[in-house]
Amino acid sequence: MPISMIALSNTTLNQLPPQVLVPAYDRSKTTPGIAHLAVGNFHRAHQALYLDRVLARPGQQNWAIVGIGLRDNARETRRATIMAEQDCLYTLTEFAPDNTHTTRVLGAITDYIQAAKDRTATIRRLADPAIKIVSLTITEGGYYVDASGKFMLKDPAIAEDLKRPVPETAFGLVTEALRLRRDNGTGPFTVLTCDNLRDNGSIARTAFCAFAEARDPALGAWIRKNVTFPSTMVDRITPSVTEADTIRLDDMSGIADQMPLFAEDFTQWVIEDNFCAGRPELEAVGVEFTDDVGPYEQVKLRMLNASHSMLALPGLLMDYDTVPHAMGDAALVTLLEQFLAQDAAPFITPPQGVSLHDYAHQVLHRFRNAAVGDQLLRIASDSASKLPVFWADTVKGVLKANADHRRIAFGIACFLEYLRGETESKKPYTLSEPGLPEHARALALQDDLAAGLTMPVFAGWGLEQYPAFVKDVVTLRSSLRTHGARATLQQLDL
Ligand code: CS2
Repeated sequence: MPISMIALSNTTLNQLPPQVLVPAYDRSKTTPGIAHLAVGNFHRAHQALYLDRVLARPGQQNWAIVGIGLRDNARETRRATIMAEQDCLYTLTEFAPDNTHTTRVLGAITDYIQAAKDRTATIRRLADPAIKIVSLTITEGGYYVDASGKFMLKDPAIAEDLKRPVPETAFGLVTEALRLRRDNGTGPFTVLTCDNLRDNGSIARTAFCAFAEARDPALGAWIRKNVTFPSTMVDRITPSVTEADTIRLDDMSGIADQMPLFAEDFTQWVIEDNFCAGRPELEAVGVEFTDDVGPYEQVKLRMLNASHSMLALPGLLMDYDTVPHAMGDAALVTLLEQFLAQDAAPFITPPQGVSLHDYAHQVLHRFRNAAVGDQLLRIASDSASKLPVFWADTVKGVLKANADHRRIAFGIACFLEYLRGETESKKPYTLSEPGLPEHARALALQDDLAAGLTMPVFAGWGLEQYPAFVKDVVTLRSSLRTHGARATLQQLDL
């Protein structure tokens, strides 16, 4: 660490460079009212930022966050170690598209537990009457709800956990904590999902209630009756942080943060106001409350996330590495502009007052933010879980309306070719598809180029009813292999 850099901890908070904003409240006077499961970059840059603002408000000091790491691996252990060394403090640098930035130290997470180290203690912590909300970012694929809306009780990860006396999944930990709370008369907490899913509150309800009912029907019934699962729409582009990013961010801030974060300057959080055990004054710090999150979710998932994937999959094949690099390619920008305006928007009913035209414009503006430099590989990762959420409704809409299907056929063809793990110049990359079992991925590698469309990713999309579409996907795949993504996109002549 260069001598001029200051380590981050409670004791150094008042010695930090003056341009860095610090918590505007006394952390020692706060207590956790929220437990967050799976503390990734997105949680630290989004929900924890809003709670940092809440904690600075009068009478809101009981809404700090206890972070709970679920994984049992070296990365998680490192995170827990750093959290302890830094008193759970970290820097977040927000970049505007004009490259101006603000760095702040966030203090809302005041405690951090690695569940794998002591699961019984974790369950007891969740059962603490002070905890009123258990929030989660366990990823799109992390809910084990299949295309027909059923919780996958037979999946080995779930089946095993149902049998463990002290469970280890998010579902198991929450179920057992709620058992203690019921038995102690503490009452329920709200389960607040912050993952990008359609109707994410209902999906969370399906998953948690089904798990609990399978483990103990009476407890399951109590949870179904007493726990609330508000839907949310969360939005903030938060790239992965490489070692080079860490050095750059720390150089900029003058702070030796071992786990700094960066994000775009845009942030949005819309929540259904349905909290069974109270909630912080989030409406005072920029959160929108509504009775129906659905329209917000639709717009965000089917426009922002969907076009992220529509950019990342061909972009990767074309050897681009980041979003702004790919956005420098005129053909990809045309693809996105047309996808947003002609494929996605016509089948979306936006919330009142939201213009889809303006939203599309804003999405592209956000993607051009060069300082954010989001990695295409991060966005492409777990596409098997994301595409059913981000693309399926658009694809169904376009096909049913018998509209121009070139862009979605190209997108799907790129997804299937991306599963081969190399760019058009034959550069390999590491696939991260936790939701795609090897036997399903094998379908995308067969000589029969239509076989990939039978993988579970596409269950319920109804593609088999559109043979002309299937034929076009096959033709595009073969063109991607022979001519590459760049030439194939040119030939689409959009
Ligand atoms: C991205 C999201 O990974 C992805 O698929 O589209 O992480 C996106 O950056 C966030 O949802 C933005 O809110």
